[in-house]
Amino acid sequence: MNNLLIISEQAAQYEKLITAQTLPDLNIHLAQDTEQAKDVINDVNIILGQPALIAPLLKYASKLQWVQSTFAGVEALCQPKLRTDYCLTGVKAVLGPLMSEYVFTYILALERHIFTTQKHQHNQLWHSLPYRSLTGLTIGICGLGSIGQAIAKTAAHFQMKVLGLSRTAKPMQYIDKVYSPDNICELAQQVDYLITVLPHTKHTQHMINEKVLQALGSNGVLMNVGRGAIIDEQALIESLRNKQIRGAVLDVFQTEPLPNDSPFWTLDNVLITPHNAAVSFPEDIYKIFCDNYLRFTQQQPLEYLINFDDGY
Ligand code: OXD
Repeated sequence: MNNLLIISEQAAQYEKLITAQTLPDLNIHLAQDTEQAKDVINDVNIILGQPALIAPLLKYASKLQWVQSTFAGVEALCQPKLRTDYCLTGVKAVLGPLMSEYVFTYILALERHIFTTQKHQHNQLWHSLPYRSLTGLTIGICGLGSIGQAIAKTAAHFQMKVLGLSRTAKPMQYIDKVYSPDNICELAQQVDYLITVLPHTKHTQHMINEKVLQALGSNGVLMNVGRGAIIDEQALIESLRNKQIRGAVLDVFQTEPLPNDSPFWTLDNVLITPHNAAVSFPEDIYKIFCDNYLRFTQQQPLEYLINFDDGY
């Protein structure tokens, strides 16, 4: 018999969806937070849930074999001192379309001046602002996993020029040219929109720094839907204040929720969202869990295995 702990703010929803599948040999325990989980953690061999809620439980989970993350970002479970003697699987493929919708919501809103036009409407002003077509604009996507590839596909649909950045710099479908991290400034200086979808790892910490922002220049917009730590926030605040870049769209921050005294709140060239560009819908994620559970019970390799050293 397998003992599964579901630890998530949406634990009850996950339980309902998984129970309906009548998976073989499975007992389910629920917890909404780490304290609740401590009662059962000693018995469980599988955990499904949010990485930051799971990390403090690892040391108590003496029978642990497999963790299925409900989030794409698994950095909380890839910290140097944490154990790695179990299989960690992530969620790929499902978050790409949502992330892509977010990115293009903001690109189109900015290019079509939605926010200014709405102000005009409030003032009963009939005033046509000049705008550009996305055709011919250039987007740079840092991070070419399933999410980055989904954004690239949508960008190609709009006939944008698509540049990408990945550790291997391997050519990819929908991407005109792929750069390696060493050449990030060369990429940044060509783009109208620089999108970062990167996970937080030792290689990506502060990858977007003063030099990259300078290369992006006053026509460029930075959009971060990866992790806050990828950006040197002090350098970004300076470059936004001095209008060295056109603006930023930020869904993730070094400290979340964004503190009340953060300068980001008051800058007029920033659009802020509360880390919700692509939320994990249980209706999507439970399917990954169920498929992997059947593999687990049949001793087949699990899908979307995370490499603890790489952090993704
Ligand atoms: C995720 C997130 O990692 O929502 O999935 O940030």
